[in-house]
Amino acid sequence: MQPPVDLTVIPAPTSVHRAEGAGFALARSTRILTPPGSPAVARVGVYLAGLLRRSTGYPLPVAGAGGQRERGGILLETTPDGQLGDEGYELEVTGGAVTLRAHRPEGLFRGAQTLRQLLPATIEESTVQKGPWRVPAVRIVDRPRFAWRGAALDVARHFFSVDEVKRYIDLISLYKLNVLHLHLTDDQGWRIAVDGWPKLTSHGGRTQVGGGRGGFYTKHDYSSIVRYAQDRYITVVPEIDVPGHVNAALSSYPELNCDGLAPELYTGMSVGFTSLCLDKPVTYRFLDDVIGELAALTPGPFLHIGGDEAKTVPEGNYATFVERVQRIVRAHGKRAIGWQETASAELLPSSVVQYWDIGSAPDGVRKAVERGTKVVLSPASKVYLDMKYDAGTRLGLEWVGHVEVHEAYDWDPAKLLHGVGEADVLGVEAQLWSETLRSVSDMEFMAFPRLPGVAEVGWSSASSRDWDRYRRRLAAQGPRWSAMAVDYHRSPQVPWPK
Ligand code: TNX
Repeated sequence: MQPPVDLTVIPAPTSVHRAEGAGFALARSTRILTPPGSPAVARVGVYLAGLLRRSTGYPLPVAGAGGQRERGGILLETTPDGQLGDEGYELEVTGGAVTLRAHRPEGLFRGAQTLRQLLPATIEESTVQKGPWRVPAVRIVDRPRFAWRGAALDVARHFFSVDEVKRYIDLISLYKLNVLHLHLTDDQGWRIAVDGWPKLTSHGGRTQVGGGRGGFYTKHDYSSIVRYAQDRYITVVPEIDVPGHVNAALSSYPELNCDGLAPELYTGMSVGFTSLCLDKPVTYRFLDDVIGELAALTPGPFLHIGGDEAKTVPEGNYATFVERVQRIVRAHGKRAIGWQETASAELLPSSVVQYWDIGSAPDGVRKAVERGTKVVLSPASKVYLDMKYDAGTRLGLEWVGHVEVHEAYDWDPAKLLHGVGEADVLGVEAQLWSETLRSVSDMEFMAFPRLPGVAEVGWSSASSRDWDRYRRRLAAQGPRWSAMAVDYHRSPQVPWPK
């Protein structure tokens, strides 16, 4: 069902009913009430209060709901009813109260994003604004179509600081994404500290595309990103890209190279020219250390092993390598996810394949699916947020062509690949490769307004999606981004308010 056009929520909820009356007005006296004895729900309440205090200037205290049900204010409740799943929620707005109900605190967090979007755009300002702060009278029941709704950020080609990554986490959480895939290593830089291999970062993290200063995350930095994401019910999936894309590692530890020589650090934008030495035992000691340390720092169930564009590795050796790395990942208690090339190996049933390369035949992906492997879809022609919007876009690449807002939105994950249906698709993920992106505003300009479209592809049912209505809902996000100082592309496909 399409939400009424005056409700501009993205992703479109499963069902929306407008109710009689003027709705709920946030006021200086409004309280946020949470059930006693549930610290996780209280934390969602505190998060919501934090969002709403900045622009309203109201105190919005978060308190335990009293014994006999208090009626007014914003009520967060959990229900034993499992119908809504982990992320689903019900939101009911009347003149007297906003009631948000979910089976899990995670669902309350997703529902809080809906509530946020039902308020005027000025709610996103960081200084106190004039109200009124009215929420329309509605009843919404909502739950996601796919379990994995991801955003990938490449911190290897250009490095982004902890605070910059947290900013991206805040932005993706507004659209109910639940996975942050961090591309931590590539030819141009190694961005995560590994105790046993300190030169990976002290040397391999020293530069980036174009020769800037680069950077890397200490373990403490990485954990602070993970925690920040966790507080927003976002799972971090770290990627160590092997066996290709490893120039920074080879330059730091030449014994990982078959010729034993250290290449110079690399600051260009080519791909596919390096590989770990697949025949040396040291390679597997290295991988076991790196994967082991990263697994210990990562609460989420997945580690991404890359596997893309290993153009200098002989085919037979490649599959054996992937199988071995998968076993290392499993030995450290995690599930492996790899780019679609890894589908040429015998994958474990717990492994996941990520589709991206629309130019190569998806036979391998199909075979993997037949053996029970699940797929995350990142078709470059739809969700590569690093592609230029059009020929005039000042940032980005164009190897797959141009990707405007319409392309990023108008596709169905269950119909993308013949032989890969709804049940085979774990979800979707939008990729932000950073060869040409140097700052947060560069990131934002490429992610917005395409990212919310990918979020809706992953969350909303196929029947609730329609391009023409979507672009009108999207237009209403413009003032929100302005309020948040988010840089975005004024796509001519979207009727932005004047
Ligand atoms: C392909 S997608 C790559 C990346 C590049 C990207 C640029 C994938 C698995 N590999 O290494 O950054 O294209 O668009």
